[in-house]
Amino acid sequence: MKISIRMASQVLLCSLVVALSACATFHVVSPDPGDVIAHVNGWIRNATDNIEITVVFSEPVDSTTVVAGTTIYLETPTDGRAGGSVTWIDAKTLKFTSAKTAGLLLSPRFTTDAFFGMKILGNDTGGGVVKALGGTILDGDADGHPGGNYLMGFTLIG
Ligand SMILES: [Ca+2]
Repeated sequence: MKISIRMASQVLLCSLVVALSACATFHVVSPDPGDVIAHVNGWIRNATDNIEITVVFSEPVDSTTVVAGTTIYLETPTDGRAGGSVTWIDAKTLKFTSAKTAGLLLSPRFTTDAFFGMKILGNDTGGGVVKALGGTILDGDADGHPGGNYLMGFTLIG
């Protein structure tokens, strides 16, 4: 009983602290994980029809842990683990560019709209996880604790 009360107060305390952002974890700031579905203009098709998504983290990232196709990738109707390339805009900001074109990744389309996701790993499935420069594991699911995958949905309005 004593233990469960202590655990409950710790959870409450942590929730309070997270709400105050006083001990915020290493997480994705944009696209905001709280949105679940990114804004319609949250990605672009570039001049060569590849998908580009800009991701901003809460603190400088250990870039060696960000591996396209392994710890960051797209889940699309035709490719469950679509890789590409990662370009660093600054220490907290990257641009992911898909290797395949949007046309390939999003077809055939069964409706005029198309949907795909971006995953950034905080849970290690053998290929590592994304970490901050200090070694903190990504709080991908933004629950205030390191670990958990970031999954953001994107929409192509047909
Ligand atoms: Ca987490």
